[in-house]
Amino acid sequence: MSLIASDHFRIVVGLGKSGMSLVRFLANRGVSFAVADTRENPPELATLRRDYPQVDVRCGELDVEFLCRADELYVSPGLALATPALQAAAARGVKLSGDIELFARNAKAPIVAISGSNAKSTVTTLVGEMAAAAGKRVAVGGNLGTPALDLLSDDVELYVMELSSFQLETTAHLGAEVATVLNVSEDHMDRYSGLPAYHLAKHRIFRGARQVVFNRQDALTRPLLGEGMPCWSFGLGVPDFKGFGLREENGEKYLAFEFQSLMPVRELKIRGAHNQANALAALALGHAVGLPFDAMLSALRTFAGLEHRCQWVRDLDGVAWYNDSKATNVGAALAAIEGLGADIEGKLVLIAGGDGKGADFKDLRDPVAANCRAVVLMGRDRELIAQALGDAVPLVRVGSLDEAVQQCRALAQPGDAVLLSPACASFDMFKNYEERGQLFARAAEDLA
Ligand code: N04
Repeated sequence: MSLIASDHFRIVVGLGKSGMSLVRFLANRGVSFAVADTRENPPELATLRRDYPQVDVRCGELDVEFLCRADELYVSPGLALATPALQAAAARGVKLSGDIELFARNAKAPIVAISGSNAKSTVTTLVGEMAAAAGKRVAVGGNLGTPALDLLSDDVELYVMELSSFQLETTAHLGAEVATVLNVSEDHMDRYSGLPAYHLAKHRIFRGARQVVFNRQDALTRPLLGEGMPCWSFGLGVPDFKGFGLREENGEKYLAFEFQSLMPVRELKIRGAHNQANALAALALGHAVGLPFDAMLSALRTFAGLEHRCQWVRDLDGVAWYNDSKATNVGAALAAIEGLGADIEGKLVLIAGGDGKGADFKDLRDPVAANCRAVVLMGRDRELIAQALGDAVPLVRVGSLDEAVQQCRALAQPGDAVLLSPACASFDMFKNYEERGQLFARAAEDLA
């Protein structure tokens, strides 16, 4: 028997949803492990104590000596790898890994891997629907929905995975059948030294990939070492060889592959130019894994969009109300402001603000000036947004989401739309963006 304490002992660091999936995975396989979390009362603690009462759990400040008992740490996406205790353990030879790494080592079916600053949930869901329409036994999850390890099954024929930059940081080798970074715009600057570090983390998705999909309109999505790897592309321009794009035929815009028109854009339920790009990205990914066009197009015709993603809530006195709480960065809010702004008769009354995560809000100024009647600002970083917007449009500061809804009611005119698209995380005021979106929808629905 080995007396080396660190031999085949793992520690799950961070007890959120993915931490709990790690616990189930390791326990099922008889691997010996413990759990640590920097928080005194992590969200899944009660579940862990109930289902795995024998597991050693250490809450509060990380103890380096404890961490060094393990040969491998599975670090939560919620915890920065730069955390001193993790770095100290790594310096003493402990391997830092994560749930996606374990998933990749154990998955026996091809993986479609999707990252990007925005639209990854939409594209992941679309590819999942396309695969299902093609009759494949498909598992969809990762950063959205079900944690990766909970999807593992010998019955699965295709995995469609949404992956965040934080999940990719702890993944040494993914080995996807096809991988994409849909777009790169500033996000999470509270966790990265700058855009280059964030960009680099996202590109880890290409490690061991057999095929790549890139965005012709965003150079930061191109893999640096793409030579020899089959590359497909998407973008709103006319497509060329191995490209998906838009073509005009008989005065109508079509989704197209190479020189072949596939489907009129008007048959999509999801609106706006960014959603046409999303549809093209999903087609490229699906085509790369051999899904037939008829099944993919039928999924595209059906898909009506995600909850909290520019979701229509109600009409009241000629004003439409939209919940885009999922817009947790500037790029996402821009897509909604420009997409919805172009679609309505009147102007937008925008609700923005929250935890800006160190973002620069200046890119909002011109699109807000062009599309908004007024902006209602809330949350911790509302003054940063106010400064960036300057005198582009009237600004109204509020202390709560309910107050924001009341102000929007008073400001909006018939033909306008009210849009919650905060360009910020919600953690300063809410549990998460879902709760923020639900409270907004309820407040809007309650208006008499
Ligand atoms: O919902 C919103 O409003 C904003 C969402 C964003 O802007 O993208 N999310 C994150 O930044 C985010 C959230 C990034 C990584 C992980 C998560 C999920 C999960 C697991 C552990 C988690 C946090 C933790 C925290 S673990 C530990 N100590 C917004 C911690 C841990 O504090 O959230 O040991």
